[in-house]
Amino acid sequence: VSATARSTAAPSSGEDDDAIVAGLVQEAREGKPRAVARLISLVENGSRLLRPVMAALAPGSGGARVIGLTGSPGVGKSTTTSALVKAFRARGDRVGVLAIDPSSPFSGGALLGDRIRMNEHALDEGVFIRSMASRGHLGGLSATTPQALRVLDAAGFDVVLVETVGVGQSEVEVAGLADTTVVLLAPGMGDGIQAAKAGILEIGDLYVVNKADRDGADATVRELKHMLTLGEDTAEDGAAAVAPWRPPVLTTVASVGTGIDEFVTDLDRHRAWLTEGGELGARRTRRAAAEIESIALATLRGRMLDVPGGAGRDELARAVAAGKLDPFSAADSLVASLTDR
Ligand SMILES: Nc1nc2c(ncn2[C@@H]2O[C@H](COP(=O)(O)OP(=O)(O)OP(=O)(O)O)[C@@H](O)[C@H]2O)c(=O)[nH]1
Ligand SMILES: [Mg+2]
Repeated sequence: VSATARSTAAPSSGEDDDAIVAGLVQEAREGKPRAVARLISLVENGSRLLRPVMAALAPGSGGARVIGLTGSPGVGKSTTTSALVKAFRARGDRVGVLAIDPSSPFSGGALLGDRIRMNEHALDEGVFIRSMASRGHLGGLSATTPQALRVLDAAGFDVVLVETVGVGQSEVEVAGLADTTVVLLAPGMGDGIQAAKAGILEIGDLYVVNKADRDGADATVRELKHMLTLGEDTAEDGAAAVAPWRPPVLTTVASVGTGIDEFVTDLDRHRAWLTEGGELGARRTRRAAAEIESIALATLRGRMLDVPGGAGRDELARAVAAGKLDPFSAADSLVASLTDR
């Protein structure tokens, strides 16, 4: 089937699409894992159903608390995530997990490892675990992660854990997605200078030094606390309704569950702080703004290449390269043709 044939066939399937979307959303809301999985696949594949799906999911969303976990490869993110799943399940919460795999666009070794570590939750209907490839976002979060989060939120998960490997920008990206961002370190890997360089001292709401059964954990905690104090805002705002949040530094041995209860207590404390001071709403609004902007930019970028009448980006580029036009005039002309439509 040619592309033309497919695209001309598309409009007639509108009613079917609506029925499919309504059915899937209904089943996802009932907590059916297969429907949730299919919705996330639609999101990942940029299906033409993406728009109707997002429109159907929008009402009644916002109930899930999103917790992002980031840290260098091998610090114990998946082990910690699994321990958190267990703790939240013990309270009766339904838990969704998104593991963002930066290693390849296909299911690679990292995913296999995650599956094994999360195995203990495989038969639990109250747990949904999904790995996503990071597709083109260099080492970072998948461009579709915000939409996958919307699916899990609408499906009624109480807690959504997002695991992402910290390589470059991805720590900062996960901080933009989550209500609460947890930075994981391990002894030896997390010396202060490294942490400062990676920019993680700005993004963590909680710091967890995992593998506390290893030598050097105390030194890592000390150094981290010191670095965090240096970065603290010393000007106390007496008028603020709630005291500023000071990120705690915790220790865990995730592989045996040590320190997980205290970790969950601090996650709850942060949650309460977010709600009391209005920061939760502010963070979610910022998140939505970034999401809207990125969708809008993708739309505009597509239109730049395809300007009716011929003066698209590439035609203008040839004119600029040939010295017939300056780049500012070219950009003005491009922007005008985009916004006229
Ligand atoms: N000694 C010790 N080992 C741990 C601890 N937590 C995790 N590990 C081990 O560390 C290794 C890596 O753990 P993962 O949970 O896969 O780490 P990760 O950060 O998810 O790794 P990537 O996703 O590949 O970046 C595994 O062999 C775990 O069993 C801990 O507290 N102490
Ligand atoms: Mg992992």
